[in-house]
Amino acid sequence: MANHLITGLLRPEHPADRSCIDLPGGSGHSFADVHRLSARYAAALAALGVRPGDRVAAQVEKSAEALFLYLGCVRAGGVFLPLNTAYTLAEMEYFISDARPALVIADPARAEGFASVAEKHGVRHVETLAADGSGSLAVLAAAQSDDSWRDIERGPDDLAAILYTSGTTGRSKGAMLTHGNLRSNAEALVATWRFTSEDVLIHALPIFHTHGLFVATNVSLMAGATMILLPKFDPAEVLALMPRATVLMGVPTFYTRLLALPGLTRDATNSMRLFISGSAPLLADTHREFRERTGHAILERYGMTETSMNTSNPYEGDRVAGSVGFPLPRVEVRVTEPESGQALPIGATGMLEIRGPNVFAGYWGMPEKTQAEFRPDGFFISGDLGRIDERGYVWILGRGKDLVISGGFNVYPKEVELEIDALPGVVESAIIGLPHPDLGEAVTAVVVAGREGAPSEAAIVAALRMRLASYKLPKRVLFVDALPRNTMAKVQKNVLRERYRDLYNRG
Ligand code: MLC
Ligand code: AMP
Repeated sequence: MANHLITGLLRPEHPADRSCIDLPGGSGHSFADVHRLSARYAAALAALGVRPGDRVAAQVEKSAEALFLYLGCVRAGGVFLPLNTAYTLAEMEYFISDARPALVIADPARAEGFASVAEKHGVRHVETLAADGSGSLAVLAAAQSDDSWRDIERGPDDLAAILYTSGTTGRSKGAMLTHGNLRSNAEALVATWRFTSEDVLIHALPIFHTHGLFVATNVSLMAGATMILLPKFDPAEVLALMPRATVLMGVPTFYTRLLALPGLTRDATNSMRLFISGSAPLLADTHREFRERTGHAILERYGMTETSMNTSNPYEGDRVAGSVGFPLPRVEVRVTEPESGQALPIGATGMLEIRGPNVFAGYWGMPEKTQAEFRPDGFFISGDLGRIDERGYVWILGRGKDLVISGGFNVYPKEVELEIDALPGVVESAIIGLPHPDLGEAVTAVVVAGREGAPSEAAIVAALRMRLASYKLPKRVLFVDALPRNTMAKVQKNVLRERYRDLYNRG
């Protein structure tokens, strides 16, 4: 038995001297470098005592070294646990206490804060890795020998990663992803999107989520393609890179921001063969406008942390605006009546359920929650509402789960509501997502103040900033006398969403 995921990603047939990672300054790393340097990170982790199955938590900026760390962790048999760089220390403490990692890797600027949290939760080591690739872990990796490392054997059912996804109860759940989940999904995407070693991917997504880490990175590695690794999305920079690239993967906000550039033309996108969008709904208008300006039909796909990618519009054939396309090879998608799980006929709207080698192994330490989200026949209940049309295209029509997707980041209202409700002067609150021209949906707070009066909008946001990652902060706070409720006393968020529908779109 070999290391199942790594043998799929770092293939001997990739030309050793071809560039695997191009960096903006003109430097980069060949495939031979990535083999060699990720082996050093694997050896460094083993030297720190990481054993097969140990969790390695990383809250680090995007860099080539962060990818060596990811690959090194998997090569050492570890379970990689990447965390959003926006998380506050208070948020990080929860993940550390829940996942009990053997090792935490943090940006040097934050390492000190981690020390006490790590000690409290029995983490053996805190190491550092900075955006420029320096740090204590990099020093340790540089001291390892090049060729003595042997990958730890791991099979398809062994864990490769845990990705936290916020929960409707406000408590995040760690989705356990196996070697088989990640490898099978990368294989399906390489085939569906026709990736080859000739491709050059513009990689402008963060690498702590499924989209940037597993879709973008794994697909590019598996195909032997080159990725231009950008620290973040800058539309002008991305446009300038298009003449030497072939593929862009992004969230819808990437495309609306690109459309705002007059330089986005047919000529500028001439060498590109594919634009992919996902993580949030792409407006049909954006699809149409992009096609008019560039001649390219954006290919929209649908995925989740728990399942990686489920469906994709076709590479050849109609890329239908507003639809997320067909189930990927080996992935089954069905529509059911949400309560009973009864399968519904073609065209009917219901719960989207997923089964296949892509579907995760369960939530870390939460067997009951895991069981509650699967049907007895193994289908995962996605929480997304949709339908499948006569041609087999899947359409997402809404969410059964209370969730806001802002610029591709998920925000679970409950988590923010609990923080607002705890503030002095607040009786209760409701967090809703409202249509937003840039972010798709904007997190918005509707607050009921106490008799003595609530804190101001600015004071509420400032208080939340101490506790929550900044993308979760409300873009606006609205004050009301009472929240609308139904006869069951449940807050009617649909009424609020309707009432404030045009808040951000008033021009
Ligand atoms: C940043 N900010 C956001 C935000 N991103 N606020 C709301 N929603 C967002 N998405 C806030 C910051 O906290 C900061 O606030 C201010 O905006 C400016 O920060 P920035 O870093 O300069 O923002 P910017 O570079 O403009 O980022 C926007 C973005 C980025 C859209 C480029 O959010 C992004 O890369 N999104 C991709 C998310 C992603 O990869 N999702 C995949 C999940 S996987 P302040 O107050 O501090 O100034 C998944 C499954 C699947 O969903 O199917 O793929
Ligand atoms: P996450 O929990 O971050 O993995 O987010 C997954 C959720 O993002 C899915 O359950 C969907 O609600 C949403 N999503 C992903 N891709 C799309 C898409 N193409 N269209 C609409 N929603 C999407």
